[in-house]
Amino acid sequence: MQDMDRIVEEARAVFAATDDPDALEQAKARYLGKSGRITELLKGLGALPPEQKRTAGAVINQAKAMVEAALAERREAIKQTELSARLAEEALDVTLPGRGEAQGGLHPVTRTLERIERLFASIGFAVADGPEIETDFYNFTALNTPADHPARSMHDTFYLLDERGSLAQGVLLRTHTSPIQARYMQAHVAKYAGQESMPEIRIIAPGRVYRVDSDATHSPMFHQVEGLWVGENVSFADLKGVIADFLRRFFETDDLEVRFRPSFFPFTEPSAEIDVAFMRETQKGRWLEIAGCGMVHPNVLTHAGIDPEKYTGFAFGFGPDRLAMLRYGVNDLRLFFEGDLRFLRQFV
Ligand code: 2NL
Repeated sequence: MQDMDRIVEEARAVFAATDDPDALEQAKARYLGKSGRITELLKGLGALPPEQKRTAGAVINQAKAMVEAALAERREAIKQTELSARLAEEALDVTLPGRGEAQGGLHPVTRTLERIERLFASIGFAVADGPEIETDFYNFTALNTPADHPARSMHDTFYLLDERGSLAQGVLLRTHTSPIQARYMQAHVAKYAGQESMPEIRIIAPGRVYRVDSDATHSPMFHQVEGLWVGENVSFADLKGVIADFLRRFFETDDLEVRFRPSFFPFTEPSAEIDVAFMRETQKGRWLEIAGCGMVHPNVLTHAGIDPEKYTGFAFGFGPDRLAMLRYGVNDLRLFFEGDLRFLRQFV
């Protein structure tokens, strides 16, 4: 039985000499594994007569329990050592000075959009929005854009692919924010269906739009703000007043000439291009093209379920990126979308 004491002592010494969990499990196998020393002794019990078997069995089992206890103790000790090492390594120096809060700021285009929204809100325009992934119907058909119009080609518009990589029928990235207004008109009509007349629609539709185009003055993603006023007796004179007033307030000057030059858009008739000139500035008298506008085409009203005999409306669209460039004196559109903080910090 001194044998057993020796085995237990030796196991304790072997366990104490290991300091990682894998080595400890291997050391365990030497005593308690399938052909470990203690396991072999227990197997040998079968050959003994019953009386000896009981006493020897008790002694071996006691030794086995002691080895198991030594093993558990060593496992715990190794775990504690590892934990202390990790805690020491991850220790935080709470006496270091803080890094401070970084000062964030709004993007110049966001500031411009908010300014535009605020100015139009002051004359009763609500802000509407809608999806950037649109259907061919809301982006083109509802806006009186014919099937063979070049804007509908893959050269000008980003079309989406389906899961199999083929062209998703009639799903695209909106090329203007007009579909927001087409959807709004439709919903407005549905809301007042069955009533004698409907309240006026007065909204602006700001947002990101996408076109296949990229150079110093064109980005494949840019922003647009469109506006729409539909009601009884809404006229081109109202359009001129709203736009001229907005531009003078936007640029904070009355020293501003506004010119409406005849043009064409599929969704308006008549249509006009809006130019501005700052008369007393360095660029004195130079006309800058700033927006497009017109009276909503009867077909567009009809698509939305609005009777063009009873209601008229005007619409306009401009590029807030362009307005931000003019307001802040930026000469390359791409600067807005490169995310260079040295550029962006100047506007905070
Ligand atoms: C431009 C021209 C324009 C519109 C947008 C519009 C929307 C509806 C109905 C009729 Cl729902 N028109 N939008 C009208 C004229 C011009 O934008 O050059 N934008 C940068």
